[in-house]
Amino acid sequence: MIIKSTCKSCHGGCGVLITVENGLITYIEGDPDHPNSHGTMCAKGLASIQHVNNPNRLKYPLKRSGKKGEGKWKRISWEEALETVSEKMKAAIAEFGSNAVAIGQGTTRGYTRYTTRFVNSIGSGNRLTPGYVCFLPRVFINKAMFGGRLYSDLHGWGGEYPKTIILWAKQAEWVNDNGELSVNFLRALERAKNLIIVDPRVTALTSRATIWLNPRFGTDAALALGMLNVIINEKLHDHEFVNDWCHGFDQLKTRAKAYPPEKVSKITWIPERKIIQAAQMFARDIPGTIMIGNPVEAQTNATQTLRAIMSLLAITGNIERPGSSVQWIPPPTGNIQVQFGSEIPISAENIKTLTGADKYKLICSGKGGCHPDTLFKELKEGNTKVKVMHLAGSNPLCAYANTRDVLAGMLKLEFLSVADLFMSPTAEYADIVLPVAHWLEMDDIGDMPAGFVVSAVNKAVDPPGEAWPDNKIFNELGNRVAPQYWFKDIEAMLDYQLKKSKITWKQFSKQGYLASTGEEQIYYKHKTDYFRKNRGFNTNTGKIELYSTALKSMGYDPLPYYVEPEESPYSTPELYKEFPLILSTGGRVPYYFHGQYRQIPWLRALQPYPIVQIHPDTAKIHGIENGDWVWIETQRGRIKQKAKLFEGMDPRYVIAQSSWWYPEKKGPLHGVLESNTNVITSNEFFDPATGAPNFRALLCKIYKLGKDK
Ligand SMILES: Nc1nc2c(c(=O)[nH]1)N[C@H]1C(S)=C(S)[C@@H](COP(=O)(O)OP(=O)(O)OC[C@H]3O[C@@H](n4cnc5c(=O)[nH]c(N)nc54)[C@H](O)[C@@H]3O)O[C@H]1N2
Ligand SMILES: Nc1nc2c(c(=O)[nH]1)N[C@H]1C(S)=C(S)[C@@H](COP(=O)(O)OP(=O)(O)OC[C@H]3O[C@@H](n4cnc5c(=O)[nH]c(N)nc54)[C@H](O)[C@@H]3O)O[C@H]1N2
Ligand code: SF4
Ligand SMILES: [Mo]
Repeated sequence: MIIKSTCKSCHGGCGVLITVENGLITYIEGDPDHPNSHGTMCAKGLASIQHVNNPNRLKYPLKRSGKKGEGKWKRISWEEALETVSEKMKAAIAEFGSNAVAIGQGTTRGYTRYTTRFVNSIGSGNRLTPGYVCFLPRVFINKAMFGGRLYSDLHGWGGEYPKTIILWAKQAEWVNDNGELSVNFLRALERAKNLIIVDPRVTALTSRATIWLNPRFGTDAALALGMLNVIINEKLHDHEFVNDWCHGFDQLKTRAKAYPPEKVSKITWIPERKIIQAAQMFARDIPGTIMIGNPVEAQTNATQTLRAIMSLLAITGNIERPGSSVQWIPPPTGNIQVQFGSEIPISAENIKTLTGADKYKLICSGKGGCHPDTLFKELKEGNTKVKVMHLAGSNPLCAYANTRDVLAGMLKLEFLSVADLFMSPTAEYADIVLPVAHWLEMDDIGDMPAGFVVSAVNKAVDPPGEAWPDNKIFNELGNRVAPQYWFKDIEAMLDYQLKKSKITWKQFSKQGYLASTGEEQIYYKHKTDYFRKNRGFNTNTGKIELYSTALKSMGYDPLPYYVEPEESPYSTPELYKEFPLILSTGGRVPYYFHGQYRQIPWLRALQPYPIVQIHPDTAKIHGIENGDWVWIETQRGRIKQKAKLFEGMDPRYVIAQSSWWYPEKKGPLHGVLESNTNVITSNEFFDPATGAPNFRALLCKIYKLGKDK
């Protein structure tokens, strides 16, 4: 039997064909008919067979029977588990208000609609998500500047492909995030004249690049402002488009004056000539698009960096034309995340008082959740109203800055429940652990935040023991805590989500997907009534806001600027003497997904240990050889990873993999304090509008461990 489904082993959403024989999955392959993935899959998806059949999967609801983190558990029934979790929530809400319950999720994997609906249904503003360092800043700045979400027009639907593609801190050749799949990028790349890569190190695609710009980590805003300076000075901008559709060009022009290429070269360590060349190329060879990656969001100047990069698109007129950056048109189901996930309003009071709302106004405004770092710090210090936390698909001990503070905060919770497939280091500290079904074991709707396809996740096999899908867990909890918003069963809930497309879950499941087609893609939407009556963009001024009235009204600078990372050779020269290397944490690797999949033998065999990239010259100074274990130390502490000598970057850089823990090591920590980069990242400094910590530009020193360690 072959079952069509949608892979959820990351947030790509590839179409898959699953062969099931005698109740066992024997083969998984890409579905050639899927309109987005076209038959492609990656190593993680293909290794799902070993994921789903892993002997260490959680199988039954568990209740803590010893001290927190002692590893003593008692098997309980679902009834008892759900009653306990929902009673804890209700009691906290009754005594301290809805914001006393925090609902956490990890990066988007398919449950986002349920976590948001659940947290909204109980009226809490405290949704805990890594979104504030990942994707949401792009979306929210898009919204402030353009009135809606942009994506790169790579499909040739308007008869043109981009002539120039900028990959700005993005490994688009394989990261497949949010439904923007590599296969479509690679097809567009075959047709592109220019590829400009903005990345401090050599990547798989650098040899294909027309220009490689390698800024010092964390200096992207200066680079983008320098490129704006060149384009404006040389009058290469699209005069007509700027005149008709951009607000605040003169103010931006004045701001960009402060960033001549010579100065920008000193800041970024990129030769002046290359900055000028890249700016000229992007302005001249149109249409063009910029694909922006996560590293610019995981910085303490994220907001203004994104503002500067996106202004490049606007002043070159690379908006809404075929082959440029265009506004997202939801698939035929409509935006289910909005229609279902966030349709229930939260009270203004609870938005105003959610954790971080007083500071990080761009994200902590009701739609982006709370500020996780503030929450864990407040918990640690005992000055928060949050008493109860429920996590689904989230491993805060890996994901958030300063692991020790996160752990200290988590231990102060009155009650923690965790729904996961495995006993993660975070789950080890829970009061109740709920076993979750794998995507191969459940029925659901697969929607991707930037995708144009919604496809069916169809159950192929039964889950182990008593594991349940996330949608069922949330529906059951919902029915206990806020029944008016929840459903009689999963099928009713899925039907409800599809109501706009007038199709039932049963029909959809058979059909497999609903996709926007080329014909539905409208270009130049601002010249129609698409966004607002009588044309224009959906912003305060009806124009693209180079000068952002939205940011100004929140109290932020309406124009982009550059600021040095809080620890750097220039902002902290004394510290730089002791920690003379620039540390970046978190560049993705193809065979892991954050802290996941170290349990999968096929994937673990590809890279058994955490790897830190060190330049051979730097390694030599420290007596480090390829494969040596080394300490990486910051002001916060130290971790160890294995050295991989790598010439493709400045000798002053060190690049460490993030989210490492060792499932095979002893609990409760499973080595999460040994090699996980967040042990050495800081929770002291944040972007003023998004609250992002700095994962990508810190100072460190390195030295070798004793042999065999
Ligand atoms: N296999 C796999 N795929 C994944 C993930 C995974 O863990 N594994 N994670 C998913 C998630 S949640 C996300 S957010 C995306 C992230 O995917 P991307 O947005 O592509 O981010 P990264 O791969 O972290 O980094 C991209 C490139 O940016 C460079 N870079 C680092 N710091 C800077 C900087 O300061 N400036 C510039 N210009 N470049 C910099 C890095 O060297 C790297 O080559 O990937 C998604 N896809
Ligand atoms: N230093 C540093 N830190 C970072 C980053 C970085 O680059 N550097 N990147 C940040 C970014 S962009 C992100 S998105 C976050 C990622 O942060 P998370 O999404 O929290 O990271 P994961 O390690 O993938 O943890 C997910 C947990 O969910 C479980 N899980 C997987 N699928 C499901 C499911 O379907 N249902 C349920 N209930 N559980 C499931 C997994 O077993 C795992 O324990 O990390 C952030 N942290
Ligand atoms: S890219 Fe993501 S969705 Fe696609 S096969 Fe790989 S893990 Fe699955
Ligand atoms: Mo992410």
